[in-house]
Amino acid sequence: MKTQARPNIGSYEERLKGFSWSAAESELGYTPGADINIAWYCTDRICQQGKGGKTALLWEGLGGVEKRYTFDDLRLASNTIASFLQGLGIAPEERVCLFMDRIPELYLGFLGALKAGAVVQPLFSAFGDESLLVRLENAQTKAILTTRKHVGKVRKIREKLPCLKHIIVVDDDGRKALQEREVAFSLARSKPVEDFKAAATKAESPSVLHYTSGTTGMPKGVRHVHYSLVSQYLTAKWVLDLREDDVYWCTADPGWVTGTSYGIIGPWSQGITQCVLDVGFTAEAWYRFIQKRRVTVWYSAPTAIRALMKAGEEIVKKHDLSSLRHLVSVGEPLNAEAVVWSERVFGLPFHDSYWQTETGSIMITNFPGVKIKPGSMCKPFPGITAALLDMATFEPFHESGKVGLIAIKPGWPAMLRGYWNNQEAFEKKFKNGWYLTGDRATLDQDGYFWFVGRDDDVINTAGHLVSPFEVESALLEHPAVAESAVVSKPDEINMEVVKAFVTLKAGFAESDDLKLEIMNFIRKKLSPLAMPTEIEFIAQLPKTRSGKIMRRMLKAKEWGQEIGDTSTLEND
Ligand code: 6R9
Repeated sequence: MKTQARPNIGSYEERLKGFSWSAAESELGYTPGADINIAWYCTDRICQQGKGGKTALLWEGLGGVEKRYTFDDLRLASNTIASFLQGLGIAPEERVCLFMDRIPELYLGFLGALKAGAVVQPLFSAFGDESLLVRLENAQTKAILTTRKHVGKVRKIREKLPCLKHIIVVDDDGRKALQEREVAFSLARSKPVEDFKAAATKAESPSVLHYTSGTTGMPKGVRHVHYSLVSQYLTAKWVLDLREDDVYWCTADPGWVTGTSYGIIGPWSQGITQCVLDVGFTAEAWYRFIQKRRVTVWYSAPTAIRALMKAGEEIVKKHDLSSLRHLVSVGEPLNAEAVVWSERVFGLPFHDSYWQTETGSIMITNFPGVKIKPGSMCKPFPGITAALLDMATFEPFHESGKVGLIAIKPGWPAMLRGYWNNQEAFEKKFKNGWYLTGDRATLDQDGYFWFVGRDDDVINTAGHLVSPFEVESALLEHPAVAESAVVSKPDEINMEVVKAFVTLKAGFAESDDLKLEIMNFIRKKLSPLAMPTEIEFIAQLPKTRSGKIMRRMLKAKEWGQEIGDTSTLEND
């Protein structure tokens, strides 16, 4: 075990006493009622503190290409992008989508769009045209920033999106002929805008719109506001324990909330140097990056940790990882084995952190300095009231060992303010004055939370939530598919993967080629993450008497569990 300096949080118990978010507001120099613009806080304010020359972003892409940006570079680039967007006529609160790999423009575009007062909608560049279409349509997105590599997918759907007025190609080198509604933008070739007044957004002005998958219906747009900064700033400071001389690495893509709350806002609002690696995962590449960049704080996910465990210890020994001082994980249950393993090989345990797109910031976590019970998520962040509710009455209880619904008392700064254009779904998230996370857990005698599972059928594959409904809907569009049921199945590395049971239309014969064709169909339409890793042809799907597909039965079989009550089964 490495010896650690006193953590930023100091004593957890002390922090709980008399906690108030207003202390964080004061640290940020924010007074209620004043303007608050996340991008201004991440750039101009840090420069005003005399840290303009400090490295903000160390970026590395394929082939070892490197780029380095100071906080002053971030300020200028975000000014330039904001002024470009305003020049196009983007009005406050209009949606601007980011659709590109993890290149610097993604991070700079995020800040630029917020500075212009727009609502920023980051989407994974791996998304296929169908995934892109439903999200742009739902948000009535006005502009999209993308690259030559991905513009093809936008071109495929733009006819269906009259709302999408500007397709901004940020790496246009003048060689690719632009098409309808497309406009080229290049930071390198733009005149830097020295003075730009960040949009005068207020605490409740919308800021970031992340899409998340539910069990039923299309993905929901989670609407956050600029005031979320207060939660993200303080959790980055106390949970990630970020300090002035840290080199911080968040491995998440900004298409996922972790990549914005803690891959942009949390660290930069504190003036912390962070690094980004835009190459695919291999243990070798990751360890080499930590060694080269002298990474000190590392925020990653269980899937990656399991993959590293699989790669073994020899490869760890070949690298100098002595710079690491604090490790944190998010996205899925962190197995006890992973905590014990990391303690053994890195001399540091991974600290778990539990939260959601909807919560905007970390809710329950193993704080630095607080005893870790491997396999447990530990305790709520100060200022967060978390409880378990009885599954039938929705009343809080304290018995240890009993499974309940994880619920949070509304009112923390980063809480979602709604689902985009879906008030009904938003209201369903609240019961008896509690926000319902949709997850289940138990509590132990020390008040530690232990994650049990989700309360719905959403599949968590490698930390990404996949809606069975969305995959089933896409499957139905394949000419051979009559009906389908999509469930999770266990997987060593990704925890869960997508499995589809498919019945075929008359005239189509079962074959391995057809399976492959269907898999590819989903990969292209939705994303590689939503692609079923297995397709099983089945003559008939199990259904209830009311005609509902009994996914639970199919899932139980995959997980080797008891099938449970089948009294409503139609064909028993
Ligand atoms: C940040 C993020 C949220 C869902 C959440 C839960 C699962 C996240 C977890 C965890 C066990 C953890 N989840 N962190 N499960 N332990 N530490 O992941 O947001 O993509 O919205 O997913 O992920 O099921 O409800 P999001």
